[in-house]
Amino acid sequence: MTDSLTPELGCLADPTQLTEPLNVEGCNPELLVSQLKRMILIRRVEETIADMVATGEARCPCHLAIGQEATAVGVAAHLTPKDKIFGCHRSHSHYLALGGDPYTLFAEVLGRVTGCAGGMGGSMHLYDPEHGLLGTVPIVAATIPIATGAALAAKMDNGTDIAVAFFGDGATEEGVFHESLNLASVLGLPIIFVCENNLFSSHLHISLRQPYNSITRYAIAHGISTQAVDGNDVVAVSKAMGELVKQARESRKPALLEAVTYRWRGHVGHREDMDVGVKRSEELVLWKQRDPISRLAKALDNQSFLSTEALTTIREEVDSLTTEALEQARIAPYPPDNQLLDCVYY
Ligand SMILES: Cc1ncc(C[n+]2csc(CCOP(=O)(O)OP(=O)(O)O)c2C)c(N)n1
Ligand SMILES: [Mg+2]
Repeated sequence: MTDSLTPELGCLADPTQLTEPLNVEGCNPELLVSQLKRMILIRRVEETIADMVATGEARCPCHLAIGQEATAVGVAAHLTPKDKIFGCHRSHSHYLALGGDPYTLFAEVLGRVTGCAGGMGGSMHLYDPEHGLLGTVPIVAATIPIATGAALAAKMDNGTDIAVAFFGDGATEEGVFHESLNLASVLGLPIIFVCENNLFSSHLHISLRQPYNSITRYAIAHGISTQAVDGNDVVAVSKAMGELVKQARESRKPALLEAVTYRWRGHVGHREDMDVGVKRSEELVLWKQRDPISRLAKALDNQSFLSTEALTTIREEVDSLTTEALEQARIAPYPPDNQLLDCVYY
């Protein structure tokens, strides 16, 4: 973990750095194994969705978070179903990290009535209140003010619940992000703004869009606690999130967590080589060496917390769970035609 409070991210954004196995000293081995399993599940489910996009089976736009699994899992480790959590267009990982069911995710992506949003939303409109996920929305930055309002409600309830908004670096270029940070700071709202800085908004690198590449600078400007971490290190993400959440629950104060990461697939769809029709850089090869899953698996192996055989068993279990969930989703019915407009606001 790096407390990067400078405008530049330095080694956090350099894919040749931080490629070694994670430092898991002092961590609970069982918790780490369960986090590894969740990350493997997220990747497997998203690889399956990628295949479904490639074959034309999934017909809604799908934005995959393959490569970013550690952020979702590290953040989710500190949340409860009573918290008010909001996602964005790239939220399969958030949905699954919070405990969402792969079956209801597949069914939603396939537009089936048993999907988490009744088959009416697709990949970008996920909803799972049982696990605290109150909605994901494709309009960039749209859930940031909604989460801020939910934090105000949580504060007025006088409890310890908090709100969380997941968003990307591109969302920090929307005015409403800055308005929300200001309001949360002035009113002292219990909210964690979680920015997954994958350095890109669609095909545009952050260096072409902003004078500096660090998002923590916006929190500093608004007097909000902040930490920047390697978003591909579940231990670092979890440690930082734990500290910020503790403060939000106890002191009812906002915080911003910046998790620096990288997506392996293009902005939307299954391809690795293209971002919305624009060829991607060679950088992906380097970022794959900072793979959040293999770095954790290697650390667990080095510490004798998880053998190669046990890892294979986890992968097999995840594979069969994923296959079974997809098979079930495929045979689920579509919503009836006469309900098509039920969820449309006009
Ligand atoms: C208000 C708005 N502007 C533009 C878009 C088109 N759009 C969808 S996702 C995206 C990129 C967002 O980048 P970022 O917030 O960094 O998230 P990432 O895709 O990197 O996860 C854009 C420009 C949109 N959906 N909403
Ligand atoms: Mg981004």
